[in-house]
Amino acid sequence: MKRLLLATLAGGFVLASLQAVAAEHVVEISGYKYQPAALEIKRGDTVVWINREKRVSHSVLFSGSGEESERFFPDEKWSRVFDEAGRFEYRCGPHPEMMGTVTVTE
Ligand SMILES: [Cu+2]
Repeated sequence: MKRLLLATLAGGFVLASLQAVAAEHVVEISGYKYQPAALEIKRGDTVVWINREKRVSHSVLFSGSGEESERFFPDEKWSRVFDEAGRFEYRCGPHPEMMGTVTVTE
């Protein structure tokens, strides 16, 4: 039992140190959908949106700030670092029915 506890503690330390490193998260866009549409990340992480469509271009437009990416075409991508905690709602500039959120925690 004691050995198991030690192993669990060691695993916890490894996880904690891995989580301290900024991570990269991928949102794929296909069929006019952001996948996953709801993403939870840590402050400092990067989100990369990749266009997997056959021919249509998309963008990422943040509802709060109005910041918008360039339109990116099939096999192109756009990325952003999230340095602030919060909930960031976005949609696609040319296709406002496409919506997603990035929730950033400390
Ligand atoms: Cu679009």
